[in-house]
Amino acid sequence: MSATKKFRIAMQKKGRLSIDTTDLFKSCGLKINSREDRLISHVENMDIDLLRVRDDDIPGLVMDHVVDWGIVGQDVLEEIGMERQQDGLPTDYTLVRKLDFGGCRLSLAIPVEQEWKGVESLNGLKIATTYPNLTKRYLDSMGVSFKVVHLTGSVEVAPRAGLADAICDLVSSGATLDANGLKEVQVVYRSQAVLIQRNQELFPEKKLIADTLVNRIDGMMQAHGSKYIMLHAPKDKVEEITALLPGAESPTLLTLEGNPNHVAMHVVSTETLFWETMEKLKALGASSILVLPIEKMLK
Ligand code: PRT
Ligand code: ZN
Repeated sequence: MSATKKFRIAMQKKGRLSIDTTDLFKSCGLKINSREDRLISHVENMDIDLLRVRDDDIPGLVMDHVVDWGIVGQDVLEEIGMERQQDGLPTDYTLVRKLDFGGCRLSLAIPVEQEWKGVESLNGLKIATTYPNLTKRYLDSMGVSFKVVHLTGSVEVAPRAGLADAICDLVSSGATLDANGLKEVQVVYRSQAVLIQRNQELFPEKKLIADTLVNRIDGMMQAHGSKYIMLHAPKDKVEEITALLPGAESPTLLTLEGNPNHVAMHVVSTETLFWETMEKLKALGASSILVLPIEKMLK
């Protein structure tokens, strides 16, 4: 098969999304022949190449149809999309799945000692950011005009260095803002990692790979929130117990040797089980309650 027939996925080479992305691929069964310094890693057991690049390059690689899939933060996807639109470049793509990692928010922050008087108070001020387009889109919508100080890093030191009055930067724990004497005053955009596909019909071989991977990703994500629950229940309480288990499909019932009034119940629940529910189960006569994590699921 020629190199162009290989399914190509762009992922972040080094940064906050690279470990989670690699873990996702591994849990989907991909055997990655990885030398992290390489631009391209081959997948040994499927016709897939992984392109390791800077996250800022991923939206363009998908929108220019250089790769079939990309995994990137929504923040970068939208920011680069707006930039490309201004440059008259293609901006289309298909969102395949939102992934459950890389969560953060793009927020406005000001020095802690300053009183916050609402977004209007930023009118005419200088705001340092790596996301000028997302910042402008939000502030335009609020009728606020500002001067953008476009930095590609160390945004959080800009106010102290006298480069800007406020910043608009990504926040997850808030520790970076704290350490730099800043306080978060307004969320502008919420982001998480997403899987995107180039907006063009895939070759049948590639479509097969895409469908297989999407099924596996769905299985992973579904399993993530689900639990396998085992318990012993009085026979006449099985219905009431099933009703307490969130999203449980028809339970498996097994007889218990030497205990004709009880059964063992095995149930897959779509949510985790809180202590309160476990206590209610116990009150109904359930015992030996075990809650186990599920690694993979295929329905
Ligand atoms: O080299 P390359 O260009 O690929 O990487 P990068 O440095 O541009 O990106 P990287 O690895 O920092 O972030 C990649 C993506 O991770 C972002 O586009 C977001 O979608 C997501 N993400 C999630 C974050 C954060 N959380 C995050 N906290 N990206 C950056 N941060 C930074 C933030 O900029 C600030 O400096 O972490 C600091 C704040 O963190 P807290 O926990 O102190 O609040
Ligand atoms: Zn980047």
